[in-house]
Amino acid sequence: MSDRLNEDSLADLPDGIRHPAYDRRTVTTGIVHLGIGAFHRAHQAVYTDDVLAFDPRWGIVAASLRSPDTFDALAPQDGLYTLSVRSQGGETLRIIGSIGRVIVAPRATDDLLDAMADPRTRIVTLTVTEKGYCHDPATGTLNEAHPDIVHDLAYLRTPRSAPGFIVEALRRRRRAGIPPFTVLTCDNLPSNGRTVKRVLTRFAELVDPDLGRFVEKEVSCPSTMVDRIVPATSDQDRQRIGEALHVEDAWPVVTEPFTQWVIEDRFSQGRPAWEKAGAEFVADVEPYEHMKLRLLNGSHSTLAYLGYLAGYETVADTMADPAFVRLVEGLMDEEVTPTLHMPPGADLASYKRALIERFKNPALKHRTWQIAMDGSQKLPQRLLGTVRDRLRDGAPVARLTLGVAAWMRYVTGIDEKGAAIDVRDPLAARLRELADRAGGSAESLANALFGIREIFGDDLPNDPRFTQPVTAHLTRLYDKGARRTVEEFGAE
Ligand code: CS2
Repeated sequence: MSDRLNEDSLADLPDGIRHPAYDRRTVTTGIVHLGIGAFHRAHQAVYTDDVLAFDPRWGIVAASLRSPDTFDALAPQDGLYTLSVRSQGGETLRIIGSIGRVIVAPRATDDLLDAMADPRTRIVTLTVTEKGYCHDPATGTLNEAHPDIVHDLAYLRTPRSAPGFIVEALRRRRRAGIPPFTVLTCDNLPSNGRTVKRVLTRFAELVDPDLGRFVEKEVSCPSTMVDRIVPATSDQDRQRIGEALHVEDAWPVVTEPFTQWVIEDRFSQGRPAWEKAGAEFVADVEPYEHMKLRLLNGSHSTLAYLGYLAGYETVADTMADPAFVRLVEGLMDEEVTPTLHMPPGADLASYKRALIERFKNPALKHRTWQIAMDGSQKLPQRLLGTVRDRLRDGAPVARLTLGVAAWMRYVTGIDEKGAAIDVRDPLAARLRELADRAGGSAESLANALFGIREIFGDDLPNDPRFTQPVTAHLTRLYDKGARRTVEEFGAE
């Protein structure tokens, strides 16, 4: 018996561990996925694994656009990996088989483009994170000065970026008379389908105006709302899961019981019956997206910056502090909920109650540091859109602006004890420079950061109803620290 999870070891797994009941040799590739992170493997790949049980046309070829790590882990495992679902009630393990092959784009560029241009590929899905779209987060348009975009426009045959790969593959298909695939983004961007369409159309137009018109008219980009909390896998996870399987899995993924996928039903070349696996197909995703991005992700980022500064390692640790629970409940109820248009049939009160429980799940070690990453790309859709809607209604934004101020304090790169913070963000160097120049003055720092228009646009920096509370909170964060600021906030 093999000591590694793979096709050979499947038959010897302990009882009770579900694994693919379908014959993986009969599966053909219908989907190419860009960005094979833990989220994809705990979300879309699981829905697709369910579908493959009755329809073998939708196997996944998954690519990582940068690092070979996932390839190195999954290639010796025939693409198989464990999905661990954890809650206070315990852990269930299941082996997922929907990923037939992994490609590392930088070292197999043609291989990936061939898979994307193959007529059997009918959908290209993406989880490349917010920054992977190479767009300007405040306006949602292509950042034409982005180094990867500059590169890809000059060398389109050997792209680096997700937009570059997609446009080059579409160009090849068009030349060969193969209809375009549907582009299905599964990232937490606002109006994600429309955003990816705008970015791709502009990119294609810069390659050739005719190709731009083709992308605009012929390529379908449905919007989606995706939801499942998937913290980075730790070594303890690997060890625990290996012991339970009696074989090693180099890269299992660990997640919560909750999962949701809402998709606009606009697929030009057909699609898997994901609804049989629990996905919801709707005409308009926007109400679901607002509900999720503003309530879940808005709270998550607020908890991440404040929790990290207060010294809490995980979201669950942060939520064990009643002052933070009060803050998030207030944020959701008082400041976010009034901005939402409810999805049909949604029960907002129970949705919010469930969110609080999900954040508290002690079985998930979701690090505040992980969520704090890439704030420059996340703030606009998580907090600032809500701020704009509130200001338009003349309504207060006290809690929303506390999250923004905590982000400002965080990106200085120095924590409350004077230790360094490993700030990961495409703008990290610029943020650090602005913070250094502000020299510890809350007001100078806030003013300098308001000047980043990719984040704040042209309107918010000129609106004192926004800038004043942010600056006041930031002053408090410097003076009293995050823990006390949050505690006193509730008591005011
Ligand atoms: C998190 C999300 O890392 C983050 O920024 O807020 O990944 C979050 O866990 C998911 O969107 C939940 O669906």
